[in-house]
Amino acid sequence: MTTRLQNLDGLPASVIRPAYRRDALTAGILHLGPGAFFRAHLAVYTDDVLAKDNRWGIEAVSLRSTDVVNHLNEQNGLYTLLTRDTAGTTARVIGSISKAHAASRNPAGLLKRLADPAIRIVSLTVTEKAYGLDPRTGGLDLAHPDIAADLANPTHPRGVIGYIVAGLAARRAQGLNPFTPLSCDNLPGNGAVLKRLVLEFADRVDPALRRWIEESVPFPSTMVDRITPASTDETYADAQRLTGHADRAAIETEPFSQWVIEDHFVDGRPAWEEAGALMVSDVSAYEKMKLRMLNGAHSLLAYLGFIAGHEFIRDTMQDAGLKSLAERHMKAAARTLDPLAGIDFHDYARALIARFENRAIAHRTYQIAMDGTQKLPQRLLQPAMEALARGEDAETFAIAVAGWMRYAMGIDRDGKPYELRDPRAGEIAAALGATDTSAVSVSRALFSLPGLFPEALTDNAHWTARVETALGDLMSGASVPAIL
Ligand code: CS2
Repeated sequence: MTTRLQNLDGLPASVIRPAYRRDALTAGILHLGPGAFFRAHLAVYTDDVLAKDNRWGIEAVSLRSTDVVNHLNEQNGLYTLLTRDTAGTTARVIGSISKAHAASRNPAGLLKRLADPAIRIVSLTVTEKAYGLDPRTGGLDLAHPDIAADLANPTHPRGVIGYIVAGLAARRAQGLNPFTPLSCDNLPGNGAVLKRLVLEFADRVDPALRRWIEESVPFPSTMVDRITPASTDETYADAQRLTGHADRAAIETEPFSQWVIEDHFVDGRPAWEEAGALMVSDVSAYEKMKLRMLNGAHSLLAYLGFIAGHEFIRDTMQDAGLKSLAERHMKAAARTLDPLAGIDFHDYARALIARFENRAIAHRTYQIAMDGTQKLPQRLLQPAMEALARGEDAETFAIAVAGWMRYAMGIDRDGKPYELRDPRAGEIAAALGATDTSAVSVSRALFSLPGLFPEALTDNAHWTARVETALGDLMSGASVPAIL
């Protein structure tokens, strides 16, 4: 019987492994959201630098699920990172996670860890929807279930903002240094967003706490990038084949990786720059580039690709119409950006297309299509607005939005229903249920979802008409070139 990956004994020589003693690690980072992306990114950058300073081990926390936590703990925190490209797959065992916690099993335990002065960074990959951000105001959404629950009971939180505020409150009460909250989610100004939400929440709990946080806690923003599909049985099988051990926490990713971080930390940080991270004073230009060019094109391809029956992003790149649409979209998105020293947006776009084409990466269009209401604003709607204001081409944005609308109808081209997987799925279904299925009615119903589409877009009759025609084309099963 194959043994489980639990230590580094017996690994084949080809498998890269931690270059430090794991039993001497102490935890300096508490990470919320132990999903595949974190295990392919922050945990790997940290693994690269632990030989130099072993006080930056990571304790990984899941606020909701228990599966990943169980798998990691069964494996003493070890897992296999598979890097795939057309030349083959390589395996590396990552050791930076010392322990995993399920907050739902022991909320008091998490509060205790947040108050431990050895923890100097609390990093986050919790996805857009976990923040409780109201897109209309850029501030706290008081109707968000976690925010509402945690404001009613701030000493027993369950959500991200509630836990961070409770942790900082405990530090202040004990006269300790704060930790640095480090957002690694795909939101523009992710640190600034997190700061605003934390301050607004803290203000409602205790204005003096708010002032202390405002004066003493830095909230660096980051740009993160590595295409990391959800693990599948093939991931686990390949990990076992390459390491000789069964591994239920294995993940797979692409060779490319990028991390740009604002260098404001209250109590130190790992030397991530030695693992290739770029430390800067302002990350916003990088974030905008990545969100609008990579993620915007990803969403466009996910919706149009899913509707056209393409299972993976790599398949959409075999569809000449979709590929050229993505290229045109990247150009249009690049025109909304300010120049960025040292980066040629044409080269960046070319590199993105090559990454999307990677035949070894099976990234599901359905996975990227998830949570559209949370992703559209920063990926497509804000840049569309800016393109229109500059009198530039916003047509591919309209087509992408039409793709989302067609997807939001929840039935594929063979009439088979699928789950939307969006926190506003109920509202969307209700809005669509109350109308007929013509492109005019569907687009109007979705344009009217409160707070999603900015008025500058819905007031632009030319642009909304473009969305409507593209939606009509998609509803009648048009192929992409027919839309263009
Ligand atoms: C994707 C991203 O799922 C999605 O919405 O667009 O997860 C994307 O793969 C990463 O941001 C790449 O860094």
